[in-house]
Amino acid sequence: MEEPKQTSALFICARNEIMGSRELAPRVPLSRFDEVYELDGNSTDGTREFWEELGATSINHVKKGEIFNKAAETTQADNIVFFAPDGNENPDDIVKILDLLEEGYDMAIASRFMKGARNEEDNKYLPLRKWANQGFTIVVRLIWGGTLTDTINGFRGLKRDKLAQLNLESSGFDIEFQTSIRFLKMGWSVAEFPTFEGDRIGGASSASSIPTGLLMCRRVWKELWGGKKKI
Ligand SMILES: Nc1nc2c(ncn2[C@@H]2O[C@H](COP(=O)(O)OP(=O)(O)OP(=O)(O)O)[C@@H](O)[C@H]2O)c(=O)[nH]1
Ligand SMILES: [Mg+2]
Repeated sequence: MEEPKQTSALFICARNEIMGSRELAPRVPLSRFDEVYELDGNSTDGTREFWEELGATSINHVKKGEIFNKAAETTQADNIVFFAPDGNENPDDIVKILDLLEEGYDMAIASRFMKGARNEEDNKYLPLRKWANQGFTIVVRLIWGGTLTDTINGFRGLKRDKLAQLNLESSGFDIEFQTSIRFLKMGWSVAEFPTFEGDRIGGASSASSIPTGLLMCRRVWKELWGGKKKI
């Protein structure tokens, strides 16, 4: 008997990303998804209206840390893919993420640090954010095992039923990091593939390095002692 068709939802996460949205939208494979949403962080530059015109259902007032929980409660689709139209994420990789989920992986991450990948800071003399990212991933591997190379990138897809079980409490830029740790704790399957991270197209970064780094440290500490009870 034929397997029932899996359903998929795309979540575009943006706050004032009109320039990137305009440039990248033609390459976003909207027709591969049964549902398309834009989770918006109070954009004032027309980002919401732009995606709505393309057929997306826009949901406003969604803070960065609420994105994963919001997606899990918004859709009943089997597969959820997140995409940020800020220039960092290559829209051509969206289908790679979706294919891995359809193949059966519980989560698929576009890695900026695997062999063959490119990170935004690769041509910098002192790639501090890259080192910090890799440092946090080493800590995660030492504590929770696995072979992940990029525990922090938000460019990923997840099975909705798994995401809904995670009981995420994160409220900021550590949301993806927390999700990676919890997937490892649960022993769920995670696939990675190399991605080519682009430069920001417009707008402004809202992830400042030091507060984000401190948030990650706190996250490791909390997951080490209390996180398990939350699942
Ligand atoms: N819905 C929502 N989206 C947000 C919020 N803050 C940032 N974003 C979007 O989330 C996406 C991913 O952001 P990140 O790549 O993690 O952070 P960033 O601000 O782009 O920082 P850099 O990548 O370092 O430049 C981007 O498209 C942002 O516009 C927010 O509070 N709510
Ligand atoms: Mg970005």
